[in-house]
Amino acid sequence: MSNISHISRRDFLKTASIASAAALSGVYSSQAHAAEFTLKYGNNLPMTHPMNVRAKEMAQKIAAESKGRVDLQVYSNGQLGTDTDMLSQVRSGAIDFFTISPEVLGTLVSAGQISGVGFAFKDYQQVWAAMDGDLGAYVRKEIAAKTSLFAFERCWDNGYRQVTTSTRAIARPEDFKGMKLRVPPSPLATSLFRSFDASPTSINFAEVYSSLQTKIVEGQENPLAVISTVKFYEVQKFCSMTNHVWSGFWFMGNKKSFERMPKDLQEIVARNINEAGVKQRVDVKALNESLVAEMKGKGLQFNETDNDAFRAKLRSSGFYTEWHKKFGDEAWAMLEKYTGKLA
Ligand code: X2X
Repeated sequence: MSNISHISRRDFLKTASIASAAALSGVYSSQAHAAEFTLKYGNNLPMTHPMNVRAKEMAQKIAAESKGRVDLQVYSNGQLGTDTDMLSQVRSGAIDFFTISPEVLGTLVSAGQISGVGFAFKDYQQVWAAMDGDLGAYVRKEIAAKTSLFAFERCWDNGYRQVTTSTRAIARPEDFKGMKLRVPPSPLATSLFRSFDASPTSINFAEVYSSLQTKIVEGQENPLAVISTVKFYEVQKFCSMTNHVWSGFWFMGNKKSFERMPKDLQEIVARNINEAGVKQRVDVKALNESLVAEMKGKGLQFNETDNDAFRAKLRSSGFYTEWHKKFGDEAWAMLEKYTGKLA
């Protein structure tokens, strides 16, 4: 399946110019010659992040196993646009794959953000039991029912989110009062920080570094692997280990485009994407656990936080009750099957 055969001349020239520009700026393609099926995968993380390290390896395996028939091109670092842009591109079929966090997926499929509920998963055992179990299956079913997309079985990892700021450390919920905090474009993330009386601002990931640098916002929240690979430590002073949300990346595909490939190639692509996702989980967890010392060396001041106080605030503010209502009893019961009672 060549995307080129299904787009107009204008789009072809645009695609060609993106491809040539991306080739200069680091797109990864596993082969020089034109394959029978060219698949475009976009994401918002730097080439150095484990997501792209494993994606490049996955593209090589797919090329080898398909005997050159499939060329999966990796467009990292938001080369194809913002999350919002890439979400519309994968929905239209302009690109074939996009990795989207559950928080941002919530703008398209509300149930998709359920794994991003604040302080839900106590550890990775709970995370993967849920995401590889009934909760992940439920989200994937909702995606397939409500969009032109599908999500591969094995969710990729982003990690537990921590708060960085340029103004003050966060130890207890009241420390958030009035804080101008960047959050991903996500109804759930906005609601979470409003519950702490912060002033959350939705900003696409590509604009976060400059928004911190120009003080449009005081802080942001992301796992350490993102903070490190995007170098947020250059424009932030404090890192508070809130572990407030586990965040992942659903590897999303455009169903119509994917099904243009014969079944044998679909199997090769799907199996390698899922295998790469499981390897990426190991990399991200190890990286997130290794970075505190390195980030301290870059000048970030770390502090632990009182998680029970944060959970208590989410209960008293009605956050859990509100999202239980929004997701519905069945979905909420599925979440609590893995997390234990939240409200
Ligand atoms: O936008 C973010 O903060 C990021 C990179 O974590 C997501 O993609 C949700």
